[in-house]
Amino acid sequence: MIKILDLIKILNKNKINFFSGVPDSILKELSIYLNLKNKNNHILSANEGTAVSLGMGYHLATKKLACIYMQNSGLGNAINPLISMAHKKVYSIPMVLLIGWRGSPNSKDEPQHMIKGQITRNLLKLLGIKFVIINNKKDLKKLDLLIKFSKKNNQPIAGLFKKDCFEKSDLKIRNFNKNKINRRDFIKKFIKTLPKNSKVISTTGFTSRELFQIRNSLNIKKSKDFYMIGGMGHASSVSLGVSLFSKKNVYCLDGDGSILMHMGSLKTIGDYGKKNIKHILFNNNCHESVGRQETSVDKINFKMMLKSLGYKNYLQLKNENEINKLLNKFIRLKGPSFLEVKISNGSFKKLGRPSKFLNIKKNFIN
Ligand SMILES: Cc1ncc(C[n+]2csc(CCOP(=O)(O)OP(=O)(O)O)c2C)c(N)n1
Repeated sequence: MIKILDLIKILNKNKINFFSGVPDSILKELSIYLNLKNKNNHILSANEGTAVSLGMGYHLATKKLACIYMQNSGLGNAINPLISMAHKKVYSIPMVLLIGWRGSPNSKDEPQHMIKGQITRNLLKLLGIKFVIINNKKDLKKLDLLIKFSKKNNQPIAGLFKKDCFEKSDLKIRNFNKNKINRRDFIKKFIKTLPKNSKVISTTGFTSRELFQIRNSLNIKKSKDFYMIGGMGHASSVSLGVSLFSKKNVYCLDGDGSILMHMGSLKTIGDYGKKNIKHILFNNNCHESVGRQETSVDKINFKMMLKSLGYKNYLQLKNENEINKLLNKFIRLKGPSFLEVKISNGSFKKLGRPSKFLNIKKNFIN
């Protein structure tokens, strides 16, 4: 197993001390370290493409290499700047990519991760990015050599980290969240309250998993769900697409990390959304599903921002005792409407995962 300090030592030895990225469960120990020990040289990015671009800017300013970390599902977001800008045949920008390898072949993971996991090495090959697979401390030596190659040849390189390769450290991310409402309680009340024939589209991570679990345990069938088990940040655009071409009321359940990832889509909803689109944000100010890394979304004044983007209504829910009252009010509002729910951290002890995706789609479409 790898101690996070072993990795940091190799990076520092190569004069790499600036980090940016989007959190991932495999790289959780790195996030914790950066959060507590390297705060001034670390920027948590909105998405993996912006992280790569930040790293590019860092190199243009300092001639040094940035370290950009992400989950392999985020490679999709990163491909554009990697191939059209950083590639050796374009601007040839060196940087070190640390990639959490969900769904690596022969591992057990969710179907959407297994697909990305299978093609991750080929994707890197297509991108012309040399990489090493990292599973234990010995592999870090290969990363060290590759970093030297990156410096010499001005090219991005990558370390592909296997699940559970890091030793747990004693460091812990502090929980700054003082919110009282828990997402499970809200979701229970929400699906009980929803009028017949409503459609619900839920974001990546705990939100979809909780909604799936609660929907099944309560066996409520009068409204229907579509779980965004991937495509982080795109739940609101899928919701807009459904709402524009359907007469039904469409509810998007979003997360703060997710809404941040492709925030530009809020402008499209403001411009094109009709009265049947209702956007609910579960704001816990962190990427809870992958380790509680702070998003700082709490600093956003959604009321002002959404008004200028064309949303018609904004409500905020902070108090557990007001869930029913606000939900009933929100459901009656004509959209595009937004409800910000300030939620606490924490989920079910045993949390299921959506499966049988074709059935989910069929049920949603009907
Ligand atoms: C493109 C992409 N990047 C990163 C991830 C890894 N990931 C899964 S859930 C998640 C956090 C989502 O945060 P938020 O929307 O705030 O929801 P919460 O986890 O707090 O419920 C991340 C980063 C991913 N699935 N896809």
